[in-house]
Amino acid sequence: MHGDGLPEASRVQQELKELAKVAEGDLKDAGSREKIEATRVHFLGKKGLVSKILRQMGDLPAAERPSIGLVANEVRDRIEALIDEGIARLENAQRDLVLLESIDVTLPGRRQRMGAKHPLTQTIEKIQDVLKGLGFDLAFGPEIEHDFYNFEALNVPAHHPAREMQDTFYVDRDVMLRTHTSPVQIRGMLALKEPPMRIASVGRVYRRDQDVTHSPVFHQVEGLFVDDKVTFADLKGTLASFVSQVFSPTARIRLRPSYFPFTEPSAEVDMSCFACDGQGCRLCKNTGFIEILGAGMIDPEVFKAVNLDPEKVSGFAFGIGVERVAMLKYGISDIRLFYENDLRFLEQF
Ligand code: 2U9
Repeated sequence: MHGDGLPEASRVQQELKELAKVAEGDLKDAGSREKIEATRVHFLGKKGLVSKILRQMGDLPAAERPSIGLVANEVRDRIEALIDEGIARLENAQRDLVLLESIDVTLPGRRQRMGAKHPLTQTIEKIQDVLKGLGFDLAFGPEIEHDFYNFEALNVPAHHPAREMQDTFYVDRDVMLRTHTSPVQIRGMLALKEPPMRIASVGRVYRRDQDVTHSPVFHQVEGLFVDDKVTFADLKGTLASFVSQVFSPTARIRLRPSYFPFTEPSAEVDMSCFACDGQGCRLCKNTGFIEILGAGMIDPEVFKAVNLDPEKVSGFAFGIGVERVAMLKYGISDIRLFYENDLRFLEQF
């Protein structure tokens, strides 16, 4: 027993722990490598304070030595860790100083060039927003389609010209790249089973066709509405609202009779020319109108293919080519500009 009443081992342990605290204080303020090294020698060196205490262990009973050894190791590890931290802190400060000296903070910053959405994306998003506002639900489907969904269910008979090899990219005899987004609506009607059905499809379609206004890959948007008493007047009202929202509030529409296998009656839809507002100009070839989409009442054969009774339901559908809309809206004369990713073109949108 020592004078303070503690057993000798506890007193030595206490001393060691206090050493660790003093070392911590010294190292926290150490502003140089020399100071840190001096502190290391002072505590952990051969003649250092920790070693000194450990040397006194020889005077203690053998049974008390292990517990002191344990604390001594802890204290040594703690001080070594503090030394490492101190060195790292100094090195970081040194590096910051070098950086500060080598970076000219007065230089003007380099302007980050802002990207923008592709004109086709902008056009698709605008059309989608308008269709959502009109009550349609957006739907998507596979780009590789089966003959049933792409042709058969849409009343495109086996020897219809649209099926010919020159129009369609075939993968197999019955499998092809979809030539329109209409199969999405076929799938949609089969899934929903019961009217009302308000489906808008958006996506890439593929056709063997290529010139300044046709690309083998292009984008289509289609709308379909099926309920128990849908009329041609509903179609006209929907298209008038669609065209005025996508193009201009003053745009008027005009319908001309047409033919599609999947609609009957069918119409080609023109809008009043936005360049001359119907007066006649170069853009509309002096007609005052520009063809913009196709539409019609869903053919009874299509309803039969999706297990709906054409005596009980009716509906309309329309389709529009996104590239054509964008070309008209932005005055672009070559469809290939959309796919070349030339910044001089894209930067204008
Ligand atoms: C179902 C039934 C009918 C969609 C329709 C058109 C008329 C049309 C063209 C516009 C320009 C294709 O991209 S384009 O070349 N589309 O003229 N599309 S009616 O009719 C449907 C769709 C789905 C089940």
